[in-house]
Amino acid sequence: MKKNITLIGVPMDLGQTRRGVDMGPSAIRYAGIVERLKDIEYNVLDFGDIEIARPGTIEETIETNLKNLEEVASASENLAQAVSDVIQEERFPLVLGGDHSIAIGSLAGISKHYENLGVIWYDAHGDLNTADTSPSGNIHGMPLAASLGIGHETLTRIGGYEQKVKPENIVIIGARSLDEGEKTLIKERGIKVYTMHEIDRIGMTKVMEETIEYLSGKTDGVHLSLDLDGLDPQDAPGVGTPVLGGISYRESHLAMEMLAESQLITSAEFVEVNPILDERNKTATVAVALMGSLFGEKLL
Ligand code: 4U7
Ligand code: MN
Ligand code: MN
Ligand code: MN
Repeated sequence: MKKNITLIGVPMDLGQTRRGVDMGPSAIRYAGIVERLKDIEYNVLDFGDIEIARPGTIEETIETNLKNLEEVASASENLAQAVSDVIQEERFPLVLGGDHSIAIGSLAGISKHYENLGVIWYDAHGDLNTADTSPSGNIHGMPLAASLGIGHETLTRIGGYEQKVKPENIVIIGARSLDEGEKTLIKERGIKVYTMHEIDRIGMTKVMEETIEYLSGKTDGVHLSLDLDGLDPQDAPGVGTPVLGGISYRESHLAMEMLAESQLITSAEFVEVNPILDERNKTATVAVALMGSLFGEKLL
């Protein structure tokens, strides 16, 4: 993994309807991410935050059920540019959310630097909805579909090109709340998914060994998109869409440590931290601890 990291905050809350997730980047900084990475000998730069328009300030020209579509799209373009610049400078982009709609911009900025980008989607959800299948109209439930080139063209064309990731280069880990349209898409496109059932059954060690093996042969870079709701709500209570029965704190550390060892990860984002729903900044603290492990922090 590169020794130079650039943090990019994305105080986005327009991809869903619960307020507070826009404070995620501040909470993660407050929990000590910069110091933590400096302690393990990284050169860390903080880019600051991407500007997010207030809802309703961009004239809606498109008729759709997607909430805040123009504002989300505009922020995504800005984020894509910022992330791409960081990679151009040969630094590792570490994106701090914000709701998960920001992955549309991250992937748009990252993928143009790779022939065959892999994506690990660590999440309770599939985030594979489109305007047609979404039960909510919330764009944070759609970024993986949009990055496959599926869905509303305002979202699929961010960065000026369609497909950011191929279905066979995706691994979803921690899924336990998938909508019908998402299940269909997973089967049709052959997306690899480790639901909580597989994690319980074969254990996190095997899940990560298989994931690393699956992606290492065929990709030239791997983006980790970690939604804190992939973890159990007991360990990460500060999220907008918690789902019971998730991945534990210890299993998540193990996963991050194995990724560090594999040296597979070339960019990452930690999303959906909502300090208003949190208990004493616990979820941001968990996020920072997991980033420590991802970047090779050792216990001894
Ligand atoms: B997150 C949901 F219906 N699938 O589309 C939807 F259950 O980024 C939830 O993973 C999406 O937190 C959750 O609204 C998006 C719902
Ligand atoms: Mn989720
Ligand atoms: Mn998500
Ligand atoms: Mn969520």
